[in-house]
Amino acid sequence: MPADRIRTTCNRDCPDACGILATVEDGRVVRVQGDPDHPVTRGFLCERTNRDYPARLYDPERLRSPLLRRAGGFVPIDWEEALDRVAERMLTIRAESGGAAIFRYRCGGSLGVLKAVTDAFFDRFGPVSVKGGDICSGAGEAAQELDFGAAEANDLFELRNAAAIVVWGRNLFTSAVHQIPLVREARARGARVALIDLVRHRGADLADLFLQPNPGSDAFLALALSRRLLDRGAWHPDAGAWCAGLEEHRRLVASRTAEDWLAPTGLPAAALDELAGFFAAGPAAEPVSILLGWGLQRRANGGAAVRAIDALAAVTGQIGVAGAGVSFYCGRRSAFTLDFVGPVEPPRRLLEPLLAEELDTAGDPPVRMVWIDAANPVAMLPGSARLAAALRRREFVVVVDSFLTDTAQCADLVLPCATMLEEDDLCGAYGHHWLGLQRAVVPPPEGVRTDLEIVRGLARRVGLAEEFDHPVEEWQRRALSRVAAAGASLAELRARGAVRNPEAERVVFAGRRFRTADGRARLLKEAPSAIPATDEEWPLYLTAVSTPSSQGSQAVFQRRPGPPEARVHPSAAGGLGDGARARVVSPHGELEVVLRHDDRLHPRILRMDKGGWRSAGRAANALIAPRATDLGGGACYYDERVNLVPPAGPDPELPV
Ligand SMILES: Nc1nc2c(c(=O)[nH]1)N[C@H]1C(S)=C(S)[C@@H](COP(=O)(O)OP(=O)(O)OC[C@H]3O[C@@H](n4cnc5c(=O)[nH]c(N)nc54)[C@H](O)[C@@H]3O)O[C@H]1N2
Ligand SMILES: Nc1nc2c(c(=O)[nH]1)N[C@H]1C(S)=C(S)[C@@H](COP(=O)(O)OP(=O)(O)OC[C@H]3O[C@@H](n4cnc5c(=O)[nH]c(N)nc54)[C@H](O)[C@@H]3O)O[C@H]1N2
Ligand code: SF4
Ligand SMILES: [Mo]
Repeated sequence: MPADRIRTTCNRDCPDACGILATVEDGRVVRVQGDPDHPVTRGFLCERTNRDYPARLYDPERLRSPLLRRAGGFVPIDWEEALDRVAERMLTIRAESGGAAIFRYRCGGSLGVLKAVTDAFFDRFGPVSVKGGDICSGAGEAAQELDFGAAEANDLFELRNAAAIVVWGRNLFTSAVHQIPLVREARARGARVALIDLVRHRGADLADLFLQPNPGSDAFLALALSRRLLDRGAWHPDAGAWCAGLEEHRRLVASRTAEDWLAPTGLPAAALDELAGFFAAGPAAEPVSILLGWGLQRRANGGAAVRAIDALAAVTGQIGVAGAGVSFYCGRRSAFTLDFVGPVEPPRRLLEPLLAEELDTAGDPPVRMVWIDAANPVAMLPGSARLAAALRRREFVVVVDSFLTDTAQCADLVLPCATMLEEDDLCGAYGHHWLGLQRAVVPPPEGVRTDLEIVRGLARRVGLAEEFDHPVEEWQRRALSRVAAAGASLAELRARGAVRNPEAERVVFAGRRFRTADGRARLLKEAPSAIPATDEEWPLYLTAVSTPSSQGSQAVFQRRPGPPEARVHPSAAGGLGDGARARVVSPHGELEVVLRHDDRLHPRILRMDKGGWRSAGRAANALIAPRATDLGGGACYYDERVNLVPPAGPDPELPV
């Protein structure tokens, strides 16, 4: 049988939105490879998609029928019955308690923009309660919106114009692989590169300078740097033209010496001087690009950290000119016309990082029903056990997923959905500005439906067919309606796979004109707070971050019984050997782990993989207390303090 190669786009929660060529043989996807014609991702996919994705489609544990909770277990039921039951519950609850009694939650299972049709459906049906804040990038986005009026980034290829690049807390090799060639290219041209991270990961090989500050101290590092540059006369002499509140910010920076600001970072003054060397003085200073990572803003002071870095770029003039800027997030949805969503003010927002408590305490009306799609919050939000319990206390929980995840295990009804290779959609990226067409390379298996089909089925049952019972192509055209005439039409995407967002600027805030009311940047005014300090009882910060081999909780190993691996610097192992069994204990729970020594880590962190399932004894999030960041309703994922202790009993696998 000849093989077909079909072009599509990866919709996983990742900055890259890679161009994919999927090979189909006998109606089955046998291989996915990078599309060499994609201008950014150029024929290369990461291991979690390249190696694992086809197997995900044919995984024997994949759900192929709706499942209804009955007598403590699940029984398969047909789709007609499943959708009838959901519609009936939704109508009853709305009639009795209003739309606010239904809570709808979506996270990063798919970045396909047509997932917004489900948002629109719940808006129109209710409106219902939705999440507030954003555990992923909430603090950083809110900070940049405050400072610059928008969280937007330069075109990725602007790195070619940078004389220096500061990778500030971003792990390119794990989370943004397609930025590596550009950083390499810049270096080959003579640009200097710095990496600021808690881990001397592979990204350090790309860097001339590596700084390993104390966890959660980036705001202080930025202020120390700013003070050093102020002392050297390296603030831009015209900064007042584009910065509002410059004098107040200057007073803040000048309120401590560079050494005093630096103290919480634990770094030597020589390191600060080296970093300061990246920022030369005056209007003719060479451009510095800051690639701002996500990790440093998932902290109690994460918003302040991003604001301090934004201010540093603003006062030195390192923004709004070619090759400079603080790039955090590309507006991945901005090209799309999603006018079918809202503007509807939801009756209530439940703060995402505190979801369990919010579900339990919301009153008038209480939350009776929960609908979750494209998310596994029990594994992925802090406070796993509490969230599982809060879900089980609801009257009716529906989870739409392809697997019986930790979250689906808390459902009353599970609806099996298609994967990204089985449905049509559109994608934007948050690491570059190309739009991609996502295609159903193969149809979903028998018994499985796409999210859009599920919404259409429900819409027919609740009197919203006219608005929602439309084919996918119609939604695609609608989403592209504004940019189609400028070259990003459906036909163009079908022909080329990826098209640059015609509205995206190459240099964001060009001419240092910001999207704030008066066009000027806003600068941090108050000293940042410190994150909770470690002490003898709780000596380490649990740092469960992305791992190259898993997208969130989706890799097979994440659901296999633990113990998971935990890594610490050898000096932090408390006498426990490399390979030993141990327990990680927090004030909120404990987890058995296999310990690994790793001298690349900051001695005050304990590194684990994010995404382990609670039901497999792997969930780092079971140890983390729900806490919100200072801005934007993010989650303080990496502030939880833990202790590493010997295992509870004798280890059966080791000689006692
Ligand atoms: N392989 C893989 N890639 C992914 C994902 C995945 O699950 N697996 N998830 C995706 C998601 S959801 C997102 S939002 C994106 C980006 O999400 P992340 O994968 O979280 O992105 P990074 O920006 O690399 O941020 C993590 C880095 O921040 C560092 N860090 C943590 N705390 C601090 C701190 O206080 N200071 C400093 N300087 N550094 C700190 C960590 O050591 C780590 O290197 O990645 C996506 N990419
Ligand atoms: N400890 C710790 N926890 C973290 C993080 C961390 O760094 N440390 N990072 C956080 C971040 S940045 C994020 S964004 C979140 C991610 O949190 P989630 O988005 O909840 O994480 P995933 O594990 O990717 O779960 C997505 C689920 O959606 C399903 N899915 C995939 N495609 C579709 C689809 O098209 N339709 C439907 N209905 N379902 C689909 C998948 O099977 C999967 O079960 O995790 C957060 N959790
Ligand atoms: S997960 Fe990210 S890097 Fe991997 S194939 Fe998808 S878009 Fe590309
Ligand atoms: Mo994320």
